[in-house]
Order: sequence, then C-alpha cells, then structure tokens
Amino acid sequence: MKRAKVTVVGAGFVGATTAQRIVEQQLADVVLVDVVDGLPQGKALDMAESASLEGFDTRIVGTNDYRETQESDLILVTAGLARKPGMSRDDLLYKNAEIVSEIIKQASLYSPNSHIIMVTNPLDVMTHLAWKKSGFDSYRVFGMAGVLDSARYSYFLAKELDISPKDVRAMVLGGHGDSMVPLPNHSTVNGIPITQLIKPERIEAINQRTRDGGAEIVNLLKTGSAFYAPSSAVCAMAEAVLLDTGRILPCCAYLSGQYGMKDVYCGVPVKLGRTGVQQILELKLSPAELASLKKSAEGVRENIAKLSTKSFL
Ligand code: TXD
Repeated sequence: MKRAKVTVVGAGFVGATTAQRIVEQQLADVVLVDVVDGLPQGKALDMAESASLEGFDTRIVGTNDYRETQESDLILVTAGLARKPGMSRDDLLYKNAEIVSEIIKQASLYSPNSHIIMVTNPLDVMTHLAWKKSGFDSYRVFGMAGVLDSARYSYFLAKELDISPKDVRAMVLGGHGDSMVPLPNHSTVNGIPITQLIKPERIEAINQRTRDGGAEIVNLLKTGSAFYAPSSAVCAMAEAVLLDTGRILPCCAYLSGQYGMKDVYCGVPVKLGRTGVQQILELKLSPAELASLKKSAEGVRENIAKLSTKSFL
C-alpha cells in the first residue's frame, strides 16, 4: 500500500513540531515547506537524522518549491505572521490573508485531490478563505482550534479534580478566540458530567482560563505562541483523516443550516475520516450556549466582510 503524503506549510514552531509528530508516529511521509530558504530543508534533515534513534522509516524533506508537494493527501497550513508591535488585528488579517491565498493557490494546484487543515490565525476566517481559494468542496477544508481548546479544557479540569487527563472528555465549540464556547454540560469524566463533580463557580473560572489559554502561554513565552499542544491537536485531526478513524472532534467546519447558521465556518463537533468532514453533530445546546455560538460566528462573518471589501474574496 502506498504511504500517505502530507504537506506541512510553514516550518515555524507549530509546523515543524507537527511534522515531527507525524513522521515519528509513522502516519505519513512529510514535505515541509516555507518561504525562508534553508529553514524547511534544515529542519527536515535534522528530523530525518533522528530516524534510527526514534525508530521511524517515514520520510521527511524540506523545500521552498511546491512542485515537491504534488499529490499530497493532506495539506496542513501553519504559515503566517504573528501580531507585531504597532500592528492591528486587521493588519494581521490582511497580511495573513495574502500569505494564505498564495499558499492555497499553489498547494491546491499540485494536490487537487487533497484535504486542507488550516491552522493560521485568525483561524475561522483563514479556513473560509482557504475554502474559497481552493475551490474544493467545503467538507475537504476545515480548521484546527476546538481540538486544542478542548485539550486545554480537559487538562484544567483534570488538574482541578487531581485525576488523569486521559479520563476527561471535554468539548469547546465556537470561534478560536475570546468568543469560544466551553460546554460543561457536554464534558465528562469517563461519562460522569463534570457539573456533578465541580462547583459552578470553579467551572466558570476554568472556562475563563480555557478562553485565555492561548494568551496565558504568550504571556509566559513573550516571543511566540503555543506549539506543543497545537501540534498535537493538528496531528490528532490528521490521523483521523489519514487512518479514516471517524473520530468525533470539534473542528472549524462549514455550516449549511446546522445550529441555525448558514454559509459560515464555525467550531462544531464533526465526524472526521478519509473524506474529510463526514458529518456535523448537532448537540442540544442551552439558549445561552447557542447565543454564544452565534455571536462567535458573527465575529467571523464581520472579518469575512472585511476581506471581501479588500477583494480577497
Ligand atoms: O489553534 C490554532 N489554530 C493555533 C494557531 C494555535 C497556535 C498557533 N496558531 C497560529 O499558527 C499562529 O497565530 C500563526 O498564525 C500560525 C503559526 O504559528 P507558529 O508559532 O508556528 O509561527 P512561526 O514560528 O512564526 O512560523 C510561521 C512560519 C515561519 O517559518 C515563516 O517563515 C512561515 O510561516 N511563512 C511562510 N511559509 C510559507 N509560505 C509563506 N508565504 C510564508 N509566510 C510565512
């Protein structure tokens, strides 16, 4: 059987760590792409040289040339800028929209049958843009945010209860940012609702720490953002697609009427497999949870409108 091929665009912290996880777990051969000459080549060679020690025979190469990415099964886009002093969120939106548009044009040209997982921020908007620029069906283009936010939520809940994070199943929906929606009513410890185990005020504090999870790491690192947990989250989604597992994961997916919303990307629970988003699960949400989900989708719409006025869409 032919081994799967994954292209990781962006050889920065998230991209390189994701590539490392994929080859070490023998999920696929990896092509690591970046605009900076030598960076993907150097990191890929360094990883390849660990093969005999780590015990993997998946291959990894680095390149600045999209021709080497051809016929990839999966494209993971982690390339982009982080906000710098003096840059507004809008500046970042337009700059990353420029970067993502070019990447998707190239990557989808060489791998017309692939699936795309977006990671670049602002995540929900970049996923919508990637869908438009690729011309792919929406079930083939989705984004990573909810898996990371849910993993953070699981960790904080496990810490609160002083138990193994392995037994926590937590769910966070909505956009990736301040408007994300942690769902205590759909989070359990091996089936036991967390609402039976933790007091409401502590749950609210943990929900807020989850919403601030990205910022907490940025404040500690000072010069960058999180990448260990983000790369684990991307890898979990990649595995579901490559191994056709049918896992239920919260992903940024295209809504066509689910949760009362249409023509917008939003974080919702989906069934992921070889054909991408195979199903969107509609949970019974409380009116407050549904309102938060809709508010978060409205924020995405506003940014899409900004991109439209600048002719990105
Ligand atoms: O939950 C999530 N979705 C996220 C998203 C979690 C963590 C990080 N999140 C976002 O991912 C973050 O806000 C950024 O937008 C991306 C990448 O984060 P990372 O920490 O990996 O950033 P780096 O280390 O700066 O790496 C970015 C790389 C760097 O090597 C650049 O040279 C490269 O992107 N880059 C490009 N590669 C290819 N093509 C183009 N045009 C390009 N432009 C920059």
